[in-house]
Amino acid sequence: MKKTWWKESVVYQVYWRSFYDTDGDGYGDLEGVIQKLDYIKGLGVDIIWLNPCYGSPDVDNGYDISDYRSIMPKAGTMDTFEQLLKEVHDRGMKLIMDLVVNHTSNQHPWFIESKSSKDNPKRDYYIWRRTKNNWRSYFTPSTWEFDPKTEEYYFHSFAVEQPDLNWANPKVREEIYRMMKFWLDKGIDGFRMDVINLLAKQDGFPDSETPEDISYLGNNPGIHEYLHEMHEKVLKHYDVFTVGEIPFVNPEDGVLYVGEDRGELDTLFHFEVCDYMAHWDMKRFKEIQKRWYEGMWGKGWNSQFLNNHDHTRLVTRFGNDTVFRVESAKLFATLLHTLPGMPYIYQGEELGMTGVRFPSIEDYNDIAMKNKFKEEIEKGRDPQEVFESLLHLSRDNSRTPMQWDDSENAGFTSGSPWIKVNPNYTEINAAKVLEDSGSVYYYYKKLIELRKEHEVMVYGDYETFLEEHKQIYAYTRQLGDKKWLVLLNVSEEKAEAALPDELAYAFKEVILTNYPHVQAENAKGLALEPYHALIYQIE
Ligand code: TEU
Repeated sequence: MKKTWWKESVVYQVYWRSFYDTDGDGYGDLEGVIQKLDYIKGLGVDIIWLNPCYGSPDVDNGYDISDYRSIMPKAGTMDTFEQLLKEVHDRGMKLIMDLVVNHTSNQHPWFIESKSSKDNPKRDYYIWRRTKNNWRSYFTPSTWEFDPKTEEYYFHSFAVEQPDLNWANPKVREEIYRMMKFWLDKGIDGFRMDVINLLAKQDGFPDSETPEDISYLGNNPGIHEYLHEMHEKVLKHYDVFTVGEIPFVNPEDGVLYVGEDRGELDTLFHFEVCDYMAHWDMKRFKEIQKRWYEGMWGKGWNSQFLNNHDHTRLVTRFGNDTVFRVESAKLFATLLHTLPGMPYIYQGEELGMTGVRFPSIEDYNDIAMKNKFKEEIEKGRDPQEVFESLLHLSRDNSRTPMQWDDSENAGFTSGSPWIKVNPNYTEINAAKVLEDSGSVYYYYKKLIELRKEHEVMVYGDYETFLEEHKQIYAYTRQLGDKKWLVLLNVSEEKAEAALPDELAYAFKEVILTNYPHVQAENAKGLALEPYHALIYQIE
């Protein structure tokens, strides 16, 4: 398998609007990212993924772009961006930007022109039809919005304010390729590509028999031709890294996007866990990992994440964010950094930050949640019941401000934060964590150091054991004569198991654990504490 710098890298995601505010407007900004770069560097991460900061009316927090070649004032200026890029490179890290080209904002000049008349030269920069079908969008009951002026519908996979670009139009593709080169020529190191498998649409937009299953939005004929053309016309001319956000994909299709011989993307995020597992399901998680390992290993590279700006914080969703918050944060860190694939750290994950639960819909900002709330109460459902049903998976749960210290607003802003700070910031904050050598932060730092010292974490073959065990996840990674055993008790109860002889008598040393070492060497039986994680060197 080809060894590359990005396969050996760890990515840190900066949701800048919630990271650090330096001008007191209540939003984080790029200057704030600059001022906290030493904190990020201190973890040992290699790549920073910066969420969109381009010109935008901000209906979907920057994922509705109205000017691809500018920086939105909330975030700062182009000079600040260029300073940030320089400072990231000066520290030996790389910066990838979010590429959002499935759709633009409805305030983008292209759409304003396209919408103005049926014979405008930019009309078919977007998708217009006289009739609509029965498809849902991610954020609305229909993917079609009627324009009374031209008496046609336009297509949107997300919000009404996010019209989809028409990728079948070569002029659109050329516009995007020119924009990509604008940023790559500035020296950025690649892109995280937003829902990049949605670019191609089904011919004729046929009705769906199951409109609630919106997978008709993705993986349509033509998508690989578009991505290969993007690779040939843009990406292959730069030494860059690309990760595709690819919902609705299985491993066999995944290889088509990131196969090393495909000339498309380098790696991908799939959503089999985060879009379909509301809570931890060990059986399902083990099955997903097995299928993706068998489907991709040796052909294409996978990515591992369990939270981001769209998905609630992992200790709240999958672990325990009260009694065993620190142990479960460290356990999931061990999982993400020892499974096959690139680990992604979402800002605050390294502090063991928890998902928020605000008391009222007015406290929430996310257009997805607000649209869904409105849609459901318009059906006559009880507002409080609808609100409570949306709480667990609201995207705002992970978008609350980074908790820097125990001062007002967690040291995030001197102004009024755009979204409330999680009230537990007095207990969970960077200042406190950095003073505690046993904190989650230093555990992440150690995992990242291990990754740099031991290629087995990156390139080692993966083999599972105790497959039927409901609490314990056990697997080895082997590269040449180096073999590690990972033992994880993903539960808040003690767990016991009998290890197969090939493992039980092979323990050499404990590489890392999140408890004072309690497991006797060469033990036939395993006795693990709640959320106990162990990495052993064996052989
Ligand atoms: O998210 C794509 C998307 O909506 C799903 O893949 C995601 O898992 C879902 O929202 C979870 O509920 C991307 C961006 O990450 C998201 O912030 C944007 O809102 C969206 O695209 C539209 O650009």
